[in-house]
This record gives sequence, C-alpha cells and structure tokens, in this order.
Amino acid sequence: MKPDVVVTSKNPPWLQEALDSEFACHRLYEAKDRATFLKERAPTARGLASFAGARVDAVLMDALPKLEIISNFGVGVDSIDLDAARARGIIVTNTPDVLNDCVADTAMALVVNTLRKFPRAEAHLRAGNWVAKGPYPLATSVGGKTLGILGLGRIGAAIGRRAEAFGMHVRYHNRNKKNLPYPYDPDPITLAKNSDVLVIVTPGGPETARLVGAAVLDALGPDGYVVNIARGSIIDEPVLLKYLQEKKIAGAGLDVYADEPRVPPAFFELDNAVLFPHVGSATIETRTAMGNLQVENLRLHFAGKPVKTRVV
Ligand code: 8YV
Repeated sequence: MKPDVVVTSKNPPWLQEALDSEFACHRLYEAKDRATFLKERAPTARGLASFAGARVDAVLMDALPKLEIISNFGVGVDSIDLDAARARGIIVTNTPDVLNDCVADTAMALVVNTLRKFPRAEAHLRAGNWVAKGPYPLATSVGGKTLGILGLGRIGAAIGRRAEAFGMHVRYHNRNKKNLPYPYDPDPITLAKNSDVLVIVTPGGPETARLVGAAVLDALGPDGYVVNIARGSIIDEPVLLKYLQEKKIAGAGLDVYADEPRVPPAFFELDNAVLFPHVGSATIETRTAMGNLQVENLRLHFAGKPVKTRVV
C-alpha cells in the first residue's frame, strides 16, 4: 500500500510522475470542493507535498489529522505555518543547497543587467535603433562597486563568491555574524548606506515582511540599486515603485514580487528596473534535484528513517 499524500499544486509531469510512482497522490488543486476533498482524505493522508505560493496553514493541518510530514518543493518555507506544524508534531522539510548556484547566478544576472542595462541595449538593437538613432547610451560598471548582501546564508555566500569574481567589494548584514572575510554591518540601513547594490537574500515570512522600505531605500540613495531574489514580501513594493518612478534610487532587479504571478503593471513602464518572472532556480538540473529531494524526504519518512533536510 502506497502512503497517501496530498499534493497542493499542479506540477510538471515528470515530478508528478515521480510522486505518483511512490505515493498515492491526491490532487488538492483539482478538488471541485475543498472541504469535501479534505474530509475524504482526512482518515488516511499522512503526507503533504507543498509548493511555494500554496498556503499551508493550521486550518489545512487540522483538516488532515493524520498528517505526519509536509515535504516542500523549494528552500523557502514562508508559505507554511511552521509554528502550527511544530505544535502538531508535523515534520517539515525543504530543498536547500541544490539550488544555491542557480539562484546565485540569477542574482548576479540581475546585478549585471540592472547596472549595465543589457536587456534594454538588446531591445535597442532589435528595434532597429542602433542604425536609426546610434549607439545605446553608456551604462554603469559592475567592477569596483560594493555589493551588500542582506542575509548571508548558503545562497548569500554563493552570491558573494560570484561578486568577488566580478571585481566587486562584498559586505553583509545577517542576524548573526558569519565566519567569512566580508565586512559586517549591524543592520540593513547601515548596509544599504555602505553599498552600491543591495541584494536581498534573507528568508520571507512575518519576521522580514517589508524589511526593505523607505528607510533602507533612502540609505541606498539615488545612486544605489536593489536586487531581490528572495521573496516579494521583504520589500515594501508600493514604496519601491514610487522610489523607482521618482528616481530616488538608481534601479532595481527583481525576480520576486508580493503577489506572484501578478506584478503591478506600473513596473512595466519603468526604464530603471529589470524584471524576471521568479526564475531563480528554474533550470532543468536544479528543479530535478529539488524534486528528487522532495520525494526522497517523503520516501525516507515513510520508510521510518530520518528525513534528509528537516526544517521543523
Ligand atoms: C522556486 C523558490 O521558484 O526555493 C524557493 O524557495 O522560491 C524557488 O526555488 C519555488 O520553489 C517553486 O515552487
């Protein structure tokens, strides 16, 4: 008998096939009536496969009283109520490390594209403006600038290594100091003040909600750039939009937004923002490794073994 697992969201076929091959999967996202679906699953559902964006709260946990494990696809677990899971003795796992390099690549791509304006330079060529109007205007150099990393965990460290290779100076703020050779700033405002580019890598969730608002952006100043590859919730999005429109900061590179996949259309009008559609970990290799880890955690748990990457 395969263990019963509720799946919160629609997945690429290869991942759903991997889940189906080992577990009796019940697709919550296909349920016509959520309450009826949960009532039917309540006596047997022992696992939940969750995905960024699908809220896993106390109400859902209480609707599935036999739930033992929530296995999340993604390193970020901000859509899961971790306290509620802890209180109910439910294990929560995520997919760290396997995505560090890809997410760090995305962060550096945003840094480079935001300062050098490569997407706009390419659009200039494609629109025939190189011939019609001449060369694309000069942009801003990356080398020699200071990159401030807000949240120096494993992804932040991978970004730091890349930034060094680009000739940038690296500094950081983190709740606790790290054993790395970068200067430490005691708070996000000081980090922003000391940086040309502030890259946000800290986890989402209530503790970091709107951490980067007017005060941090003021500290960054009109020559400063902000890059966010973490969670949209960490930036005060309406304030950021206003600062970009009024050129109170020089530019932004964003991979994440407050209400994905909806991005306020006013962002599309900006000439000082580079916008990616949350593609930080979106490569075949990395997403495969993330899926394998999500499945492996479920498999280990149902085999009575310790899971590989436990959060709670
Ligand atoms: C993915 C992410 O976009 O790992 C995370 O926390 O945000 C990304 O890697 C996401 O997990 C897709 O569901």
